[in-house]
Amino acid sequence: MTVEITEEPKGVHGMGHKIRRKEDIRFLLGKGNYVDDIKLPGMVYLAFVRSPYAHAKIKSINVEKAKTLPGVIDIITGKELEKVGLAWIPTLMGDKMMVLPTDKVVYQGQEVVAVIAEDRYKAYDAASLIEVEYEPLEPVTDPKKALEQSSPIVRPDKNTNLVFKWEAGNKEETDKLFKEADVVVSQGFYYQRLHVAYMEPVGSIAHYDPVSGKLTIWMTSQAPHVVRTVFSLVTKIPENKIRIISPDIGGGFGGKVYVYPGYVVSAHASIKLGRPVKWIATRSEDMRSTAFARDYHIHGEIAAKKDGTILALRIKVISDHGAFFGDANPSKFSAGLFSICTGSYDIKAAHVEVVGAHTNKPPGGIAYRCSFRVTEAAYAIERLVDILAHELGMDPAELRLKNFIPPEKFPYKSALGWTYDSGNYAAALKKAMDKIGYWELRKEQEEKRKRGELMGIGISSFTEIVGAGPADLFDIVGIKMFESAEIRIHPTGKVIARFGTRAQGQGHETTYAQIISEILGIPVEDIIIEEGDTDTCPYGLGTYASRSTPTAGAAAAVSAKKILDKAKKIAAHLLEAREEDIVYEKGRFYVKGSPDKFKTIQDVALAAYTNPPPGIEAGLEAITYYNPPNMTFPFGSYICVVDIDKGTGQIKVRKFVAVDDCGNIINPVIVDGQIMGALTMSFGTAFLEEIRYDENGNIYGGSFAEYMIPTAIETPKWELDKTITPSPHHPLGAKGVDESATVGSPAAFVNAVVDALWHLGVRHIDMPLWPWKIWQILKEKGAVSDE
Ligand code: MCN
Ligand code: CUM
Repeated sequence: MTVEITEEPKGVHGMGHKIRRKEDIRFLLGKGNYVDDIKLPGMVYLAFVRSPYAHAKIKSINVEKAKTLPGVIDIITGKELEKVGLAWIPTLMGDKMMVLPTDKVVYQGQEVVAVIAEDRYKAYDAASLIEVEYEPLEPVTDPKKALEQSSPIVRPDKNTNLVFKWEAGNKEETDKLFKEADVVVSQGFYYQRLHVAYMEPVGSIAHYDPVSGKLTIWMTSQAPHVVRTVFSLVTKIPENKIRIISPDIGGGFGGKVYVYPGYVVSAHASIKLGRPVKWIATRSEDMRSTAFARDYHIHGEIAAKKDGTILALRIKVISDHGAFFGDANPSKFSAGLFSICTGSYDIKAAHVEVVGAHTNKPPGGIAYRCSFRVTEAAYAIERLVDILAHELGMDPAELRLKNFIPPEKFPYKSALGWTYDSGNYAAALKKAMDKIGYWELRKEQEEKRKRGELMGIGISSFTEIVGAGPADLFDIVGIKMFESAEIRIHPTGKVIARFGTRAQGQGHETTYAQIISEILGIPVEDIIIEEGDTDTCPYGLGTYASRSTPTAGAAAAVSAKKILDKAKKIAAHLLEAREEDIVYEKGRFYVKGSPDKFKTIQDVALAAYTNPPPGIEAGLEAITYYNPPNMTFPFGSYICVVDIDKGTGQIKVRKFVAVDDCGNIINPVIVDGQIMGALTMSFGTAFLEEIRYDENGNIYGGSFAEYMIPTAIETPKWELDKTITPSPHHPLGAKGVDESATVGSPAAFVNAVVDALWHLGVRHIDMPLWPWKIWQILKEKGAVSDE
């Protein structure tokens, strides 16, 4: 697909305009400002000694040799952090985690000792001279084994590996419907462990000013304000003396929501040494120790009538959280938003149960575009529905059309408790079917099968849940979530708007400006968007869960409308008319009937500061903390066509059509870019990527040499289209979109491959669908060709 950009980022550009991304100029010129680009006077560097064992007692740490190396400034151990109460810190997910261990290590690659030196190389050299004596302990890497009585216990602070047990839905009703059903289909799925693999590894620079007592930390964070609060709570430094700055971020994709040990140790070291301390993870350090995602062992069952009517859904999950990042609160967030697993279907009853386990693996199990368990949920239901169709001998498209929640049922209350805002699932699927020529492809498949060729068609009609979130989510996340937007119009009509979110590549500088331009009629080049600095931006909860459009986008619209209300009063004063007689049209105010005699928003801005009407405060600005009334529920239908080579097991994705619906669109080019990026990521999930460990907890790989991420060369041409079903509760009718394709597409790829092999007796293959796996299956089924 070629992206056509029709408009320069100049002039008034509102909703739906395909303008170029304002931020791209600095990125294309290599002038972005990432954490590692920042150099402060007197700055020193931090490196970690990391554990070679997945589970071992620390018997002794000898730093003598390292200390004598020229350029070494300090060496910090867990014992030192313990004295200042920083050996353990709370995670943002309710659990706590080790910053540096005092007694034992719990995964391979864990930070053990920190070295501070004059430069990065000396720091790593010194780290290699530190002698840590370990006594290996028996590790556990299989979450099922971890939950057995006899298992070694991972955490020194717990006496069980059980992180939580969570369930939702009506078990009785579900079980009853399963008994009444004509068909029950059940299948196990393993959604493999993945790494986010953003371009920029995580890092921080902490700078403590001993005179003012202010701690400034530049870090790769998707949620700087939340990190500031956590830092204040753990360090006891007042929150107004901590400033977190997230400069440009080279991708986050969920992996930069957390607080990592490096952030904390660099802050501690800077306070101790009175010098700025930089820590930047290397690629392989990052790939071995930062937050991993998925690692979900799913067992799903679906009950239906002979005619294909789905009755009920039953799912049991064991989720592997590694050593940390589980949820100590045994209730809700641990299972995240997995309860969206009834998907796009009108299912009477459902019951899900998720059990979390600790293993001797790096912390894992939460976000990666988006795994607040939405990806796993969509994968499970879309695979199950496909298997059901095949079992019943029905066409998978027809089975879906039969069971979709019909448009007239929205707002729709799902069996697991969500109220879907809006949807028209059949429209999206039909559009995708038309675009790809579905029925012709089915004919082609039939003919090819007669000739012994392997071709498959896979559909996924997913429903996403984004925009964390409304107050009634309190039960799930433990806080009432909001988001902020502050807009200031200067006397000359130029704008600075600041947000609590933090983009990592999503184009907020452009799309937030478009929202303001839409409502206030100010040219986008006159609007500067700022995010990521806790000293200047209003408090916000950050960018993840595709929440920026649903929450901050809404806050921007509300702030702009507040400004417009005031601007109207000022315009009335300038035009010597009554406010009721003022007409507003894209940046211009005039008295009803005389459009030629107008005042611009810029005239109004100047008057707001120089000549405000009597009784009206000077200035033209507004701030909004927006409490979303509900989540938004974007959706879509994806269709994938594959051909499989019978000699090698190689899969070729011949065609892929993605029809997305994210309600009203702010910038179609950005939205398409997001979808293509996410499809490419999921191509990696389906065909290439997996983080694996042996039974001793040794990671296989842990660098880009072994962890294959796709490029434009491996991936097919993505063909995109849209339907538009606005969100009824969002001020602009928009829903989030960024994670739709990672949520929706893995099932489409796998469904296509299984569809190609079903007649050979293949029901399921776990991702990644490596050619050798397929070849082995073909061999087992006697279908390998020697040609
Ligand atoms: N947009 C739009 N119209 C809509 C919806 C969205 O024009 N109806 C635009 C938005 O204005 C914004 C972009 O699309 O510029 C994404 O908006 P949204 O869906 O609200 O998602 P967020 O901005 O909150 O981004 C978060 C999301 C997440 S959670 C992950 S994970 C992910 C993703 O963004 N990480 C990314 N996309 C990424 N893209 C890049 N380049 N880098 C990452 O780290
Ligand atoms: Cu769910 S990964 Mo994103 O939410 O940052």
